[in-house]
Amino acid sequence: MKSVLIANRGEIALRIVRACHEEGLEAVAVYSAADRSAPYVRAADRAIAIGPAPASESYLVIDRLLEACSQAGADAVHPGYGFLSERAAFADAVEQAKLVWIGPPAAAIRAMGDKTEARRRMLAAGVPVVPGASATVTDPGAALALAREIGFPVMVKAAAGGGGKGMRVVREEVELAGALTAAASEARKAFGDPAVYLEKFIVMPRHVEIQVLADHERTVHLGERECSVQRRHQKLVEEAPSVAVSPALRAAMGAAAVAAADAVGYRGAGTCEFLLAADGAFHFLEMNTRIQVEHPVTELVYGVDLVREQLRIAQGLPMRVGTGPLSPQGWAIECRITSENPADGFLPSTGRVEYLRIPTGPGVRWDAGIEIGDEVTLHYDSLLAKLIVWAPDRAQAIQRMARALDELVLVGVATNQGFHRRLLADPAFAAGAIDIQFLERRTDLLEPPSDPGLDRDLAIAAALAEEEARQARRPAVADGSASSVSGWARQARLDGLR
Ligand code: MV4
Repeated sequence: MKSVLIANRGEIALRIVRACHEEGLEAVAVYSAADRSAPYVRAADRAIAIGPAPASESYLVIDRLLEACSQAGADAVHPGYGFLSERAAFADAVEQAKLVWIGPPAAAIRAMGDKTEARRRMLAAGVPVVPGASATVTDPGAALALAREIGFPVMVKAAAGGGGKGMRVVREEVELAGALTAAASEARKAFGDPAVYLEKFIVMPRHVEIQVLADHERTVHLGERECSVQRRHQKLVEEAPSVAVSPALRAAMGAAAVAAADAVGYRGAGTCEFLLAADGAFHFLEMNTRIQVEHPVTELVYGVDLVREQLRIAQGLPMRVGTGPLSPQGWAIECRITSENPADGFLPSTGRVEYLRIPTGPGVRWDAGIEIGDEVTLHYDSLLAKLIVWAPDRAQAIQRMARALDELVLVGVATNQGFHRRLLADPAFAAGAIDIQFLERRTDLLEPPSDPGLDRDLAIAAALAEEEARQARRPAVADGSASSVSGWARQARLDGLR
């Protein structure tokens, strides 16, 4: 393996370019028309155009990507996250083209992609899943019998689902039939498969996920990430470790995640998502068969470069991870900086990055896909950058993140920076009192508190800026000799100077 084609864009593409260079590999970028001059394209050794801005005509077209491989002479493909990263057909196509697939075997992607199949495999491997049924159900009568057995509230979920689509909570018997139809129709539209199944609805859990890494010899876990601060299945803040996970619980969840990976013949980096109930019970939800957005917090507390290890494992080399029990050192927090305005229902915003001051200093990492002058469009998701900090403990990590957010200046596009600042100052967050419904309860964090003093300062600043711009536009006053300017205009300018 000498040359890696990165079938992705933005911050993760740049992250992979960097790992390739550290591993002594050539990095090949692919870009749509909207990304021609993106930072990741300039950082790569070669770059191949793959089509127009819409992902459906560029980053999602398997044939274009394989064509780019042969054009650039790449011998491996890293899919990053999103796009084609969890498409088993892409993994198959890459291997059929005699290229190295930097990801898990296609069979593992397939097994985990079918949620009822995954449930059955996990049950057989002794991994605790949410109480429920592993077969799909269509008949409302059969569903009612099943739901009574499981006990209300229950959740109707799409078998082909994941990420929150085709899901319905059912609190009472009378709602069940309607929820079945609604979830099936949503699943058909989203995944082309209407099959649904039933699980016990876990109330107010945390979302805790375990990082696994497997080479050809062994599978290890690298502890948990706490991802409860999310809104509509979009994570906003992640941390490692979790305040809710003791060393004993970490060992138990880690063993379950390793068993889950081994049950499907996993290789490479992957993540097992769990719901962690308030009573400490944990339930396997699904496995993400890719590198995840939030992987840096694990890297910082375990001292492992997950992308470099992915590159090694794909080449058949052993991973450079200790053989003894590993434990997290210190605390890491990631804030996702998105071009969304929390005060405006998290509507995506667009514009040009007119000014950017990147936070630096002790314990700060900035993984970004944008630079000054870049245009933020609506073609792709709204993640602009990840601000990640490490500190010896959680309290210091929160202080450090607050400081780093104060250093960050991003002008030209609305972002969620202010939301992050308010969250970090919140006593409930500081106490670690978070669960997946946290932001539904705390809508106060979404909008800046009204501040008449700030409004006045901003009005003064705007007036000064406008006046400065006006002065800059005003031509020098002519002396009147041989001027094409009329006497009226000259007099008006002189009046203006008075
Ligand atoms: C659940 C659940 C409660 N009980 N399953 C959401 C996405 C998909 N991965 C599974 N999800 C959930 N499944 C049972 N039986 C609550 C969620 C859920 C959720 C899970 C993780 C992170 C954020 C979430 C937000 C809403 C619902």
